[in-house]
Amino acid sequence: MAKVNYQPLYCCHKDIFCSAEALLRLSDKDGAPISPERFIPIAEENGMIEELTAIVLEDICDLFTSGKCPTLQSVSINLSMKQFLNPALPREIRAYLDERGVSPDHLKVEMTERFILHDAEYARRQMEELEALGISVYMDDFGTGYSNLSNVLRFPFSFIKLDRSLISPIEDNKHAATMVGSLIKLFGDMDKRVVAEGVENEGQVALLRALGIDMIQGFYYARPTDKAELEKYFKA
Ligand code: G
Ligand code: MN
Repeated sequence: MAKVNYQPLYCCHKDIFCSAEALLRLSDKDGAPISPERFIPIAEENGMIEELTAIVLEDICDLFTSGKCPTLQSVSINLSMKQFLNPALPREIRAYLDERGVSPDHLKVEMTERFILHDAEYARRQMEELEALGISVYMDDFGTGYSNLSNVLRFPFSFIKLDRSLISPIEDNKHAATMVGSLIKLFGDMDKRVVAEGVENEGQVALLRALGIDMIQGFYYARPTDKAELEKYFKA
């Protein structure tokens, strides 16, 4: 069974929930969850990955056309490497949105730096095409693995998501707070918006707001929820 959950993102400047990340959840026939780390490689292998993208996109379009979440401005999706390697993907996504009458600025795509490492020029073309089609790109998990500042400089990201590993220590470690504050200022000066991921308590929220964060995602504000539950966050 495939199901799409959504985790709301809180906009600190407007003081409302304004977007959400779509998270695909799969369960086996007894209802036990199967982790994405397990099902994504299998789905890539047996050609089911396109079907999974279709499920996510359909669910998001239903969400926007239902009119049940009037203050929801956009939803972001995560792509697997294999999906990203399909050069027709940006056009296919846009064609589906057009078919459903959903504006492309309601959709964002999250990318990790793995995509850039694989083939930087190809990644740039894919990103530029998405942007040209009206679909903005988030850099996901900034601060982990190979993520580095030169990629922020060289690629057209509109949003940077600071990984939970950078956010978790900010209350106890002065240097961590300084680093996050500097990153928020730096990316803001580069006309990018900054999302803090994995925010779990009030102290972190207060600190991040004081540091000028744009958006907050994390269990403190909202856990991933199903569509019915989501309406509560995006009522007019
Ligand atoms: O890599 P990405 O940022 O897309 O990961 C999203 C995952 O992070 C989801 O599986 C979600 O359940 C999890 N997540 C979201 N908010 C929090 C949080 O506040 N704390 C922790 N530990 N995990 C979170
Ligand atoms: Mn993500």
